[in-house]
Amino acid sequence: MLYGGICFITDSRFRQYTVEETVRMVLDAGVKWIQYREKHLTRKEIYYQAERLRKITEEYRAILIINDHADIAFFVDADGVHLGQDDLPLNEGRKVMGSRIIGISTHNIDEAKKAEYDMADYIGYGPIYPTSTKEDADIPKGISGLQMITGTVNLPVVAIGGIKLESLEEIFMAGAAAVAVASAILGAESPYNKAREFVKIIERLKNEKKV
Ligand code: 3NM
Repeated sequence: MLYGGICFITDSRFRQYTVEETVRMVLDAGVKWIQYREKHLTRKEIYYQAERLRKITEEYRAILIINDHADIAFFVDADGVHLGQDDLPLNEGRKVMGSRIIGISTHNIDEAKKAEYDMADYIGYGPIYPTSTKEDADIPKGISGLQMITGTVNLPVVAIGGIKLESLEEIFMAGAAAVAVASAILGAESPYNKAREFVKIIERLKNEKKV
């Protein structure tokens, strides 16, 4: 299991609470891994918000990963960066990040194998189910797609895309090391309660040795 088995992904388009408020709720619920992902803000806005999230995540001793921007991840002293297929190549990102964490988004076996060859620390793979959070998301890969990746690539695989509480068991049984979740938590009436339910189910699956 990777970093507690669940990564919360921010998205300020959900306006019920601020990003900082939701991150605190999710951390209070026991999540230990935050990915700061904002596609609609300027780099300056991203930098300042990432800096604030670094302070909050530090209080909770939680991992902070910055989506897309290795330089910002470095400057705010984040634990790592998550790179998409259209971002910096991994070996260039490595020059900025050194031994910090680099995760790579992958959508097929070739991308996953390349990330392994380039020595990513983990890969994201998805979307597993339909999602409207990512605007240009691929067609859903389902559990069979996930199994193919976990069975082929020797890296922790983080399942992403449309993940809900009900999906957790089949996802971990398919060999995922963690899940990455945005809308199921952000769209909930209480992000705290929903995140808590995710954490509890993952703990139960771990005790049952399904993770
Ligand atoms: N990446 P939700 S799917 C950020 O397939 C992201 O690489 C994906 O949000 C991929 O939990 C996705 O709301 C959206 O579906 C995740």
